[in-house]
This record gives sequence, C-alpha cells and structure tokens, in this order.
Amino acid sequence: MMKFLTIALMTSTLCILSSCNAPQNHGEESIPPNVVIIYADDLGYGDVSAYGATEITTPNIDKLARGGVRFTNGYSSSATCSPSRYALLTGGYPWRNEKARILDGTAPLLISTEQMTLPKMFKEQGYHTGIVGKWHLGLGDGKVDWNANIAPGPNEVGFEYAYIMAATQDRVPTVYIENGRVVRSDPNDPIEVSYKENFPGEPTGKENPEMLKMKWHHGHFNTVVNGISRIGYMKGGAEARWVDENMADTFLVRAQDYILAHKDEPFFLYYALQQPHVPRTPHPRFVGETGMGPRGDVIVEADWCIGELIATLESEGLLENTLIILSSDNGPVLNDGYYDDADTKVGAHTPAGPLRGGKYSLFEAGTRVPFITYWKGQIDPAVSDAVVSQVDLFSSLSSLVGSEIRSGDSEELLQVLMGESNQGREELIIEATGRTAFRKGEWVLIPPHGGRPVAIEVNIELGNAPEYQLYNLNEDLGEQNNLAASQPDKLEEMIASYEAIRGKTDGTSEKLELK
Ligand code: NG6
Ligand code: CA
Repeated sequence: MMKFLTIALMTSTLCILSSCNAPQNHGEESIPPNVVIIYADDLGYGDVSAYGATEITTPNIDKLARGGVRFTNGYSSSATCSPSRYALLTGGYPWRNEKARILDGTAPLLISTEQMTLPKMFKEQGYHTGIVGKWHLGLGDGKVDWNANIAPGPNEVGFEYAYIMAATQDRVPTVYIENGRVVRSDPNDPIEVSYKENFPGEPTGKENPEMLKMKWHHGHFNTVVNGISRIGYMKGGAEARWVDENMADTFLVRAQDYILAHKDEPFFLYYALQQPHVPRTPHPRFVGETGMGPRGDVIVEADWCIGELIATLESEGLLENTLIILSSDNGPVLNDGYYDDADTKVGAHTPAGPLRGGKYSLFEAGTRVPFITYWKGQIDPAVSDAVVSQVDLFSSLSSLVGSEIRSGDSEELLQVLMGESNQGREELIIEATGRTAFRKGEWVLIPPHGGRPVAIEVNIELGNAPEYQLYNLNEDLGEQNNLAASQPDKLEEMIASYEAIRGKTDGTSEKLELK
C-alpha cells in the first residue's frame, strides 16, 4: 500500500505536468489502478456462499471474497435501489434528498449536473469512466423524447460511456440506452412512455393475462413486453425492446468491450448487474441450476458473469492493477411482485443469512449486504468486521487516486477497504423508504416509525414500531431483544447521537407503493 501511495502521488504530479494524455502502461508497476464496482441488485447478505449460503454456490464471488477483504459489516446506504445508487455516486446520504426514492422510468435525473460525482472525480484524475447496467437515477428533465437524445443522464454526470437500462427490469421503457440513444430505435416505430395511462390498444398484464409467461402477483400489471407485464405503459420500439433472458449476456459483453477498449488508460467501470431483481429471467443455460427457481438461477448467472468479467481483466493482464469492489444495492426479497417460485422453492436457503428483515426494511438485512474489496497483489485476504458503507466509496476512492475531493457524509476509509485498518465508521445512518435508523458501534437504534410492521405483499418485517427499538448486534445479531426499556442510558445516548446527525424525526411513515 505504501508503495502504491508513493507511486500514486508521483503519478498525480506527472499527470499535472503532462495533463495525463499519455496512455498508461499496465505493466508490473502500472499506475494508476483501474477501479471496477460490481453492483448487484437485491442480492442479500446470505445469498452467496462466501457469506454462508450452503444451498447456492457462487464460486466467482467467493474467489473475490477469499482473495480480498470480505466485510461482514458492509452496508448499502438504503434498503432500496435509487437512494443507494445516489449515495454511491454522490457520496451523500440519500435521506438528505427528498427525491431520492424508488424512481419511475420517466423520473427526471436525480443528480444535478452541477454536482460532484464519483465518475467526475475519476475523470478529473485522468480516468476514462463507464457505466454498464442498471441506472435507476432518472433521465432528462421530466419530459423525455425517447426517440431523440435522452439527456441529461449518466453522460452528463461524469460517465463518458454509458450502456444502461433506464430504471429497473420491471419498469418501462424496456430498452437499452447507449450514450443517450435508444439502441435499435426506429423513427417509424417511435417509443412513447407513460406512468399515468395506457396507450390505446396496447396490451396489459391486467387485461391480457393470456400473453404472460410470468404472472404478476402485486403491481406489475401494465404493458406486456416479452411475455412479462411491467410497471408503466409503453408503446412502439418493437425492435428496441430487450429480451430479458439475454440481458445478463448483453451487459456482460458491453462491460468486457469497455475494458478492452480502455485497457491502455486508467478506467473506472461501474458494472451494475440487474440480478436478482424481478423479473428474474435466467438465460436458458442457467435454468434449473439451483432447483430454487429463477431467483436462485439468476444468482448463479450473476456469479458466472462476474467470473467472465474477472477472466477478461486477467487475460488482459489488468488484474494486478485493478481494484474490484463488489456489493449490492439493498437486501433480499423473495416475492417482489411476480409468481416466480422464489418463495415456494427457497427451501433451506436464507437470503438474509442470520439477519432480520430484507429489502425495504430498517432491520439489518435491508442494508447489510455482501461487500468485498479485491486487488490482486495489493490486498491481502482477510475478513473484516469494520463498519463500512457504500457512501464511503466516494471519499475513499478519491483518496486512492490522489484526489483531494471529499464529500461530507462520505468517510475516507481507504485503509479499511485495503484491509490495512479495522477502524471503520463509528456512526452510520441507514435509510429505508424514507425512514431512518442509526448504528453506532455494536448498537442499533430504530426510532419510532408509523406504518405497518410487516409488508405482507413481500412478507418482510419493515422495522416499524410505535416505540424506540435498541439492539446490541454483538449479542443479538438477529435483532430479537429490544433493550430500549432495560438500557435507558444507552437509549438516551443513542438518540442524542442520532439526532445530532439526522435532526429530530417524527415517526415518519413508509411510502412503499407496493400495490
Ligand atoms: C417497487 C416494486 C418492486 C421493485 C421496487 C424497486 C411494486 C408493487 N413493487 O415499487 O417490484 O421494482 O419498487 O426495487 O411495484 S429497487 O431494487 O429498484 O429499489
Ligand atoms: Ca435493488
């Protein structure tokens, strides 16, 4: 590490002198390092074998975990997607931005084009920057013409290359967008998208169940694409519509192509996998791999994709010069709106591992996720129980590449990520559908929140209760014993620390929009 930092400092000086125009030589002493963030969607703490899964095997994720630092207290910033991604890319807590909620496919861009972002920071340090996969941070200014240049979007907040889906796999528009243009768009078959009303004559999951190969359970009864009904309405773009079963391969090939195209310069690649979010649509070659139905099969598919991506880095001689970070945007859910056997075939598998709750929850499983750093030859294998959050990647990676830029909520924890220190965060605010909770040391405080204790549609405990909850994670990882009444001093101390960051909260209710 010391060796690397010295080199990094020399490089930034060199960069200033030469404007960093010269291509980098990725030899043994090659510098600066590439950074690849592999970001799964709804992958739970217990979903991978490196974190204790016994019914699913994820050899490629395990390889990263075994050869790098496997964090046992690694957190996403939120228990849902858009807010977590917002925090990852901006280094700011999502609860500071009221609009950082699960976004529709027509939502405007959540990140201001004026704002500093992770990719902008990399760009300033002479990196090429790319995103492949799920975006879900809004596009345009609220009235997008899907047949023209779609902006602002990832390209305007720092990514020089972007091959994305706009929102989620279950939301329209169901098309790929490459650098602001719908891939395979056709002026004679223009695309229109609405989240308010259907377009005359267009089939929906509600009215045309005979068209469906996967039935909806709750929500997801609007436009039918590829035999799956989605959230939202869409017309046109027949040639541009994705085939869900090919999505994993499509994104993988784009990510590999990106690496090949930029292997001779430092690059930052954000590879945002769509699995295992709904609708779960494994390519036929993975169907039946786990006996758990599509959810298990797409986890194995995602693991394979990760293996292929690593193989590309390896065959290009880049592995020794690339920091790989793997994590998930939020915790797991089984039934998230389709009948896909996720709950009926889960068997002995525990997607949340030993944790309580899941996606949407303030309990640990909402935000405590797989979190691995891997860098061949630079990071020694270790298991770390330091508390780290994805919001910290901004300042930590900035430090890695010799940038002075920091963001207020984002702690510089580079040494922790490198496995050289165990001094992680002392305090962390976690967020779930607008509600917040607080971790400090081994303690968790969940303030009173209105709303249902359990979201029955998804069968997940949300963490809502009319009174304070206080748990000691060292003794009670599964958050079963509320110590708020028996530990009044600790409770008071936790409330004071929480309110010092968050301000007074008033029993916020969740707005789950699950219907
Ligand atoms: C919810 C969807 C859910 C999923 C989630 C976003 C319904 C009923 N449920 O509103 O299926 O799409 O939004 O997931 O529509 S996330 O991982 O992108 O946050
Ligand atoms: Ca997600």
